Amino acid sequence: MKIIDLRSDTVSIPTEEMRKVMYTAEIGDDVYQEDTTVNQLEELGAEISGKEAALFVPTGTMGNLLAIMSHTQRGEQVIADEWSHILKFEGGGVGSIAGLSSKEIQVDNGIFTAEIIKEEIVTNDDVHCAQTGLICLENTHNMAGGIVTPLKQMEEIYWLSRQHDIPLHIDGARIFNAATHLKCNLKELSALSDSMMFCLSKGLCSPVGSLLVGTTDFIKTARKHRKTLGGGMRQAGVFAAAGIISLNKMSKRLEEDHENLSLLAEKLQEFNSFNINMANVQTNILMVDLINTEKDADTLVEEMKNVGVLCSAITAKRIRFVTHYYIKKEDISLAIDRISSIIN
Ligand code: TLP
Repeated sequence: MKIIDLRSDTVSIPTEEMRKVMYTAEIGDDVYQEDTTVNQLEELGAEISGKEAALFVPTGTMGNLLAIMSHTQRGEQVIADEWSHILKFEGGGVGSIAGLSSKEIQVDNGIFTAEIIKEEIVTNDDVHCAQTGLICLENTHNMAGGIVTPLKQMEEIYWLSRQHDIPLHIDGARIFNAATHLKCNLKELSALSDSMMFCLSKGLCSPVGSLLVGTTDFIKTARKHRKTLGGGMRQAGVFAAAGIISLNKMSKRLEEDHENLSLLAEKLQEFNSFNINMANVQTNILMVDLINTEKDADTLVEEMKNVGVLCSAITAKRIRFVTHYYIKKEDISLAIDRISSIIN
């Protein structure tokens, strides 16, 4: 039975073209900054994002943590939304490693506005309060179902951060999905931030790796922190070679994943047991709420697994589906047929 793996775009394996370039990549010791393929990837990342410099990191989690550590002083506070990957799914590194407290903003759909953030910024000298050291935005927003923060809202938040002189970091793990949806250039999005992290290993099919971009000074600090955290990767050009293909090629085909996800959402909403907010179906992540059924998400995920459709339980009544390069239109039809055999 063919397995249709919709758990995450992280499951996408390197393409054949990637494997070939990985084999022949020119490599060196990246801690000495002598890996020419890593250097090439970092230059490309800086160029396409319009930032001065870039740093290749093993994971998105490390990229976000390095940004947080490089922008802030211990004891400060980071503002992010309560469902952000940074606060929810990165092992509490904000507190345990960066030494910051967090202001978790509650928002309905993962998109927060300048108005909401304004209320939470602390810049006074009151000895009782932790000062705001950083604002973090997630675009696309994973737990809100891959929704995109519109440019206008990003602009407003960016200008608010300028007024208060607080750096703004974008967790852009899936920023190319956001750019594809907004039909804009990566530079337009990264211009509204001080730093941005984007993953090569999700919908872009690289086996490993993310890039952190920002000013030359910021990246210099982040490089130091990366070494401290054990992220100096030596002959990392083997991975960077795949990353170059991710940026030059795979980032340009994401519309197909979005179309497939839309199709999946349209079909799934015909089932009585599923409720979908179609306005949130924008990129490659779909959140489905269970209604009219006694079954919980774990049970249904297990039943779907038994018919060869993999997805993830997010809460007791919410399931996540993610499309990627290895999910084709015919896989969506096949998944729907299989799901209809176990659910009404
Ligand atoms: N997301 C993974 C899981 O960790 C939930 C997934 O399957 O979606 N920022 C965002 C918005 C992410 O979605 C992720 C990974 C990361 C950061 C971390 O990237 P990695 O896994 O490379 O550390």
